[in-house]
Amino acid sequence: MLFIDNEWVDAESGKTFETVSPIDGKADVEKAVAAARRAFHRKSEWRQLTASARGRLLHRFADLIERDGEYLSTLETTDNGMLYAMCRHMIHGAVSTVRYAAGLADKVHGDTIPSDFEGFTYTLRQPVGVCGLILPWNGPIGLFVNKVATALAAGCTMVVKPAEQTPLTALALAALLAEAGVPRGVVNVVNGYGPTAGAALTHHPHVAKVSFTGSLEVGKIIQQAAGASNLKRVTLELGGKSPLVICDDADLNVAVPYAAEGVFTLQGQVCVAASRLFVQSKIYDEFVKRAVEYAKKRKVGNPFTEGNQNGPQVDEEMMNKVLGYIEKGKAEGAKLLTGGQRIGTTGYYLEPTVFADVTDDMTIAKEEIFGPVQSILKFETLDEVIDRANDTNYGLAAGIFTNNVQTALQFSNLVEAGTVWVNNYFTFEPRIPFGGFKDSGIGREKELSVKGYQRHTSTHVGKMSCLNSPT
Ligand code: TXE
Repeated sequence: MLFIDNEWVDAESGKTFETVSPIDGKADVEKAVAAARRAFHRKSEWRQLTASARGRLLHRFADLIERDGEYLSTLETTDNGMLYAMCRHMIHGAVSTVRYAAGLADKVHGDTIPSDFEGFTYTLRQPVGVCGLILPWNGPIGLFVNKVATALAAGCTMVVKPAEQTPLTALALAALLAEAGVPRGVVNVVNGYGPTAGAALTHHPHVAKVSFTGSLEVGKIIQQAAGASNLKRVTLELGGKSPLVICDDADLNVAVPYAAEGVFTLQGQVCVAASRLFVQSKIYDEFVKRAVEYAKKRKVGNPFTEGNQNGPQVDEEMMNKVLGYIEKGKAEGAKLLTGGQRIGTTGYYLEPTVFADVTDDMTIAKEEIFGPVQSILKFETLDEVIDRANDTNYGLAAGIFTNNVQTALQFSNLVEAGTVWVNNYFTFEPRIPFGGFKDSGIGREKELSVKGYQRHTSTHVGKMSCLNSPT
């Protein structure tokens, strides 16, 4: 099922898939981009709306997400395996993000600039046009909202392609947008696979911008497609291998749980997962002991059951990928202290896993595992750990636990990461820009993304008499 021009339609190919939609996608992308293009015409209902009306519409959307929070959370848990309690939390986050975007809609200003000629100049921010928004499966509601709400605030129209593993909540949210009064064609959802539906969007000459969250490998393909087609703008939010540093003056009662939540939350399927945990030598043994105790106590099971802390991996392929990394960790000499196995034979549940004595050259310290695997490395000095933290092609997030403000500030300024948490990990706010350094991506989501969906027009205003009269 697709959602184009505010209507439910079948795929052109007539093909369907069980909970996901492996259709050809290309013909549907054509239809959806055409609808989005019509909705972007200068005389369309959408383009006639004022910025403050767009803001009101987004507030109505936020009200509807709140109304349907239980339903949306149930869909998300079923489709993705995310804990139901976490989905409810995500709904709060989604509502705040939409309300923040609603407030931004009429606050994106241009500049007035003095001119060396008679008159003045000004810049105007214009919506960039039809956007292609390509989503991954690990946080479908949150990522839909991050991209769609800010693109709407900017005045764009869009085609959303959810991940094939998790198509349900994007469809439900698109229906809520229609109910909120978003005109036909402004938000369309096309389900399908990446190399077909996704590629059709990224190559499309009428798509002006692509915002993508997913793997580094596909991020590179998308940037090439943008260059090979119409030089579309690209925002990429890719993977990470984020370092979390625990200094010997840190409070272990706080640092141990944060470090564990930093890598076990959502079964480790999080781009900012604290997947390289550097612990200073003086506290290393005690920290490792407590980290293992914490991981062993973690309750894994049905994500709908209250009290469970980890649910299943999203699918068999991803579970096997994680198990493959665990085997590599053992083979390369890391010390497996707990976990490492699948739980049961139905569902894709993994034991929370802790490796100690991990070294920088091991595969588990270099590649994104995307699973509940904590890798603990030892360090001696701050200077050394900054270099080691930066010795990766990624640069999405980082964290440090210390009671020394000097150490915290020095680390945050020198670590190459888009987000740095101090005595904290995993907090997100709508007002804070989010994105990466290096291979973790290009551009920022949240605060700055309204601007990312717009372009500048510079207008030079002269005196009519100068231009038209001979005197
Ligand atoms: O990602 P893909 P996958 C990382 C994580 C994970 C790995 C693979 O390490 O194990 O990536 O996950 C669409 N043109 N992250 O395979 O393939 C695809 O249909 C256009 C990190 O799920 O990148 C889906 O909608 N689109 C990450 C989306 O891209 C294409 C979140 C993501 O799929 C395409 C997810 C193409 N050629 C995975 N090929 C994060 N940053 O949080 C695929 N897609």
